Amino acid sequence: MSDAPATPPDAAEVAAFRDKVLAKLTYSVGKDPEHAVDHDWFEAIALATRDHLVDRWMAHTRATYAQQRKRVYYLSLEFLIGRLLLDSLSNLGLLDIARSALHDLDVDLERIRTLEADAALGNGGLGRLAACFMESMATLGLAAHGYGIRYEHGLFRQTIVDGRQMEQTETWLDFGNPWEFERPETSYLIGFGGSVSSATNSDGEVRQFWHWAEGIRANAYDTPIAGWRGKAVNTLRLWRARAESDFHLERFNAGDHIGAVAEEARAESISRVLYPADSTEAGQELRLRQEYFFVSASLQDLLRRHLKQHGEVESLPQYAAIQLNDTHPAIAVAELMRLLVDVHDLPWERAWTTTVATLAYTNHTLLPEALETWPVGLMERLLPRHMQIIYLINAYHIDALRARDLHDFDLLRAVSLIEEDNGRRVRMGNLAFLGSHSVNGVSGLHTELMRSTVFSQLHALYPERINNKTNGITFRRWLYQTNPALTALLVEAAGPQLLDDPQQYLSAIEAFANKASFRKRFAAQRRQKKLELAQLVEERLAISINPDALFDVHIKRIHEYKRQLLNLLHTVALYQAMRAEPATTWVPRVKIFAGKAAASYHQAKLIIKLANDIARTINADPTLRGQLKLVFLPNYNVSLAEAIIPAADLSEQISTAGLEASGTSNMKFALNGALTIGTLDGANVEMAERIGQEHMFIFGMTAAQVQARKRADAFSAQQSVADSARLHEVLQAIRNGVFSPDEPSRYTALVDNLIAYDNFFVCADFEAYWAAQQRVSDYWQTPDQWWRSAVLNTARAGWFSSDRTISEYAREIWQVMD
Ligand code: 26Q
Repeated sequence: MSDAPATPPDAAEVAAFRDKVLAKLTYSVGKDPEHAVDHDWFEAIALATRDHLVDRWMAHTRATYAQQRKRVYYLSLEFLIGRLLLDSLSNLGLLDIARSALHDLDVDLERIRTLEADAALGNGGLGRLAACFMESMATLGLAAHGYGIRYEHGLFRQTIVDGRQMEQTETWLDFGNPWEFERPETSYLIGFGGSVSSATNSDGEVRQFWHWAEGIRANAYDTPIAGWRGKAVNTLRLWRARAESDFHLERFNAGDHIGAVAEEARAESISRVLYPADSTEAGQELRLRQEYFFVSASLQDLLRRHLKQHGEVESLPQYAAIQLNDTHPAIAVAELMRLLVDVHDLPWERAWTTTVATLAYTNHTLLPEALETWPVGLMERLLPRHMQIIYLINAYHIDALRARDLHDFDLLRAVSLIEEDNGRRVRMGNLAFLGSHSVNGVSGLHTELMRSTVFSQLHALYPERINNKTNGITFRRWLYQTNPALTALLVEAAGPQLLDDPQQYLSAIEAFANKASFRKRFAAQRRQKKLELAQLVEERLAISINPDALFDVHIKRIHEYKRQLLNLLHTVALYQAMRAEPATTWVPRVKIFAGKAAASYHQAKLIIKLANDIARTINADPTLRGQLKLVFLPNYNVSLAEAIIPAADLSEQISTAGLEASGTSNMKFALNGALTIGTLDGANVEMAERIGQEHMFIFGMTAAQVQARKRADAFSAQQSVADSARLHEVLQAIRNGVFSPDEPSRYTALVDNLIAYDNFFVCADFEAYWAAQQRVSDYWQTPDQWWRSAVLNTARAGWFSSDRTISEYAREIWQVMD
């Protein structure tokens, strides 16, 4: 943001933007420039920017309609967007114009832009992927619509009090949301509960009627999403739940004011809050209500659009592709069947063909506890007609297998939509699989594991269905916006075409990896970002860190499988080694952690406490002479990621092999020139193939080895501890309260458990990880080597653009591109 534009922006455009901002401030915000506070300026600038979006938005919408283009619908319970101001300005080519217009008004865009609240309508990777995809779909000019829920409260705000995570309600809408348009005229009724009756019509056909007991309104709010150079502007449509007004009017008229208001609150609770990714939250009725609410509203909306333009429903697959982001919207299979059969009178078979040809499903996890299932009883009570439809789908499905002479009981059991073992439950993964023509994983390894594990039997029945779409990230946000100075350096080297096609032109940077002068500028730019991060750490934590130390960064949701604990064990081992040899000069390191734990995930919260306990101890130890520090930055979100990633030297991607479906921060770090220490898991595997293992620090057990060990023995770590004096010492220190003198037994159970059941192979991988970290330290001491690898990481990251991912979806699943 600080670098000057190569050519000054057009004076007339600057003046026009300045006048627009002033007009917005006066007539929309209602403030005199003399008295405007920073937030007023933010709103005025956002509204001025929005005007520019709207012109292109309407043009794109009109063209899509006129050309009868096939549309893509991305259904997701999460869109982890972050801030939008820079995104919109930058993609519309208005950034320099705006900066200079605001300069004339004595307003600093850098300061003002930080006043925008993050839209944190997601938990982590899956939600951020949806946001990157929205941007890439607009960049590629697809006619795409995102559908989700307009949560009043996004992911909780994390504070750290006495080293422990506290959750606070997130309130992004407190100051309003300048990007959204409320659409009071676009509203649908969503039914819940009640019963189903059948009747025979005059043609002798049996029809089902769902008499739902409760009707809730879904109201649309639209946010325009601009693609690069404003090529297309698409819509993110989020639904807000409201009480059906006729309903509570009746109550009011009957004099039941309290009852009417309570009903209103109950209805509106559906869009009140984002569910945290947490197994203990699974199976909650409100979550199922959210899923059905947004799916039904979205399908009704897109069917209305389709009917208006094409007059009948059976051509839906020709004009619409619906992508389900994990199983969260999987009830769409039953809801689309219901709408086609019950509302639009299609015979079952034709409705099924239409449904399967329209829907596609993306799987994001193989963790058994994250595979959604719903109790049959709950489904029958909340969605009785859908439960009937699910039984019917299942019956046809099993019949079809028997017709193929497949009678094996275990096979039928495995592929059934109903799990019979622990109370009868509906398997949403199997429902999504059967109801879709495409089922994809998000990295090569993950897709292979889908075929060989959770979906192996369904895969055998439908061998063409599972396909891979390795994740990607949008370079506009994760390079151009977060790292403008690096971007300028790359453009200077590879030419301005890099901005329009980084996939192709980034590789031109390879040649510069061998140029000492280029490496020097690359490193100098990194140092600038490290200084900025050091300042942020100083402001937020009052900890001073050395910008010349190696910044070793681990930022993501806190989860046992992501193994933040392994990194903490390494930190303690390093600490003990430094204490044992105080005279040795060590590579100075700053361990940087950030991430949220689900509120009820006890073990993850204890890991946060341990990180903070270790930080307190080592940051205060003078014998280390500042050679090792640990900082835990609170409230990890998209904006914090944007500040940390460009300042990282080392990217920690150390999940237990086979458990991280893809990972996407791994790509963001590499693109910005950090080196990865990682396992052969998720997209790390493909990064190693494309960037070269020799420019990464790969270590540890492979997914196959993990699988074999799980089959062979119980996962005790006794042997690992016996084999490693270093690990033994680390565990003893933590167990005995070296880092928790105020409560020496705080980590006894954690350590004992780790030794008894090393479920995530933390101990098993410890020595390999230690050795890899030694290689990191050695490598760092030869800066020419290090920065050559860093430049090559950037140069070879092009393939991980979400433009590449989306063009694969567009060609191979949606059939909307040649
Ligand atoms: C389920 C039921 C009830 C409540 C919440 C949930 C829930 C919510 C969110 C379950 C899972 C999630 C999020 C999963 C997620 O973010 N997965 C990540 O997806 C990324 C994008 O594909 C991958 O890169 C990551 O590897 C994967 O962990």
